[in-house]
Amino acid sequence: MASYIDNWVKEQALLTKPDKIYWMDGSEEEAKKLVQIGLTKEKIAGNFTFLELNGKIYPNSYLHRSHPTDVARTEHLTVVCTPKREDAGPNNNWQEPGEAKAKLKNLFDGCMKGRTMYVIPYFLGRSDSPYSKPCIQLTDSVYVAVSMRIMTRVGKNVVENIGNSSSFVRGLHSIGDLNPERRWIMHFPEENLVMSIGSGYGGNALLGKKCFALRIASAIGYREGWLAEHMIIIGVEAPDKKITYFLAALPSACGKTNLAMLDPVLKGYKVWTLGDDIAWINIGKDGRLYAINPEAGFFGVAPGTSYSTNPFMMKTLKNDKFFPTLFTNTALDVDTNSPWWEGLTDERPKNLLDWQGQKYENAPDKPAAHPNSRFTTSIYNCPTLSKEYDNPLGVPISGIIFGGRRRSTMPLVYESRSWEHGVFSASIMGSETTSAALHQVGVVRRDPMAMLPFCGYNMGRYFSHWLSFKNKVKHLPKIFMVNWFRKDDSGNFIWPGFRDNSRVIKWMTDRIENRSGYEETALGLIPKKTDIDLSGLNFDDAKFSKLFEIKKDEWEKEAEDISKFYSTFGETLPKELWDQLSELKKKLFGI
Ligand code: GTP
Ligand code: SPV
Ligand code: MN
Repeated sequence: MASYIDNWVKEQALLTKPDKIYWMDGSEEEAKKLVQIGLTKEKIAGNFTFLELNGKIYPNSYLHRSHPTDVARTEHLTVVCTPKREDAGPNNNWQEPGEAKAKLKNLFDGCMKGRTMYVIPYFLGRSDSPYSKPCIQLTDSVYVAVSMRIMTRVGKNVVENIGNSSSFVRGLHSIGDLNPERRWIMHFPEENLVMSIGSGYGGNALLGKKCFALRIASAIGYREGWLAEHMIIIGVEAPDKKITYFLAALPSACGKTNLAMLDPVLKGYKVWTLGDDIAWINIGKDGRLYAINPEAGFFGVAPGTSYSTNPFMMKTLKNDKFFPTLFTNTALDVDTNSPWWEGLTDERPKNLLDWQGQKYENAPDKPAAHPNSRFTTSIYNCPTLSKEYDNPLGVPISGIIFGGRRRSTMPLVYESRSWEHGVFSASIMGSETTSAALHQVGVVRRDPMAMLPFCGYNMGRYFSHWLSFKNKVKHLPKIFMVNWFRKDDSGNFIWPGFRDNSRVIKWMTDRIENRSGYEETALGLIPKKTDIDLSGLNFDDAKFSKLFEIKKDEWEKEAEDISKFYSTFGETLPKELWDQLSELKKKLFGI
């Protein structure tokens, strides 16, 4: 009898009508073969899918130029399909599943004619982890197939593991005709199914990432009692060699990858990397929170990455232990045949092609690399990879960091007074939008827990789910809020950021160990200037207080915006959060 996988793949092939079906085994040989197809056969927007780069500078690496309209996630075309609108919540676009499927079936009908369908069996998490999930993605893009091999654990063992079971996450993907008019990223959380058409870009097309590991997994986690979060996982080693594990949630393009590979400026400190984007968080046997990274690679923002901002990522990109590394929509330095992006070097190479392959003419508002250009590389290439990365049970978490990108309003750091207060603080997070998604950049929007675009169910219930851990977890982690991005009156960042963020992390580990001071504010606990190691930095008292300034007029606007956002959830928003908001207003305005 044919298995559920065979039947499902057959059904999708009948619909999409590919010329060939190829089952991936995840081997190195296969990756070479697929890259070769991208170099010589398959074309995207008129160019071959891959262009070989200079292996002496970046070994085993390839440049991919996507369709010019397909360069970032498209949140307006991303939909959660549940029978009841309320189950998707006001945080998601919604369509009734039957209607959604009828529309999609028309678009998928025959869309793979003349193409190969790649069947990608993969695990999110290690196969021997109690927290991992087997998945099957189908795609007609060799770029997606190679990317998935870097980002997840692809292998034949997945098919064996699923066997005759019907319990695996299903993803059907086609680049379609790449026309944004016929582009949809549709989720069916009740069926563990994603159908995505019309885009070959990252989070729209590598379905293991935001679609499964966050939207579908968050819905599964709600049902099963765990959390799927847009968070990095790091181990912070102090001079006494003790390692404290943190999670950190920052919205897209707001500093997660950089924090995940932090090279501390403080002597004796080290950061060990376990994940740079997604964490699955479970309650362990000892009652503590444990996190695993379901992914196996980095899909990181290129602009701003350099030997001074993120030296370990530069080393990762030049490490050829695990093959291959992809660059997407970066510029190309013609003289060296190597990728280039704004911020990589102080001086721009003379002979540059822009991200679309055109000769680059310098213009102030026109960067050579796309602002959301990215690299894709195996986590095993990372020199700071934690020994615990491959622990199937994950690592025990002592601190959770949340933070947005705010030029004003939010202090550099504060600690919450309790679990409820921490959940509240994370729920009122706002952040300036970035070029990781196609929308206006730089406008503040509410982005609770950095999950607004990624929570696969009603966020009101998500907040209750977070609150419920208070009574289920022993040794609850401390919750901290950060903002690396506050600006002065001339528009310059006040805080140096990047490697200097280790100063803030040190204060957090000291707070966890109960060995550093703090001061009470309306928002939470902040460090006094003497509580934080600022050695070697030129910070006088005035500049330091600027980082923590709470301005009444800014907070009046902020509180109003939060109230409006909360109201959209109606009855599903937990009452505790409204109470917390009232208490904050009392502290801020005395009313
Ligand atoms: P996604 O992959 O989209 O989820 O993004 P991310 O959160 O991993 O962001 P990433 O670390 O790639 O950083 C995004 C941008 O912010 C890059 O251009 C960085 O150079 C910049 N950045 C990161 N950390 C800091 C910081 O501490 N200060 C400042 N000013 N910029 C930063
Ligand atoms: C993000 O946008 O948060 C990313 C990149 O990590 S993508 O995979 O495209 O979602
Ligand atoms: Mn992300």
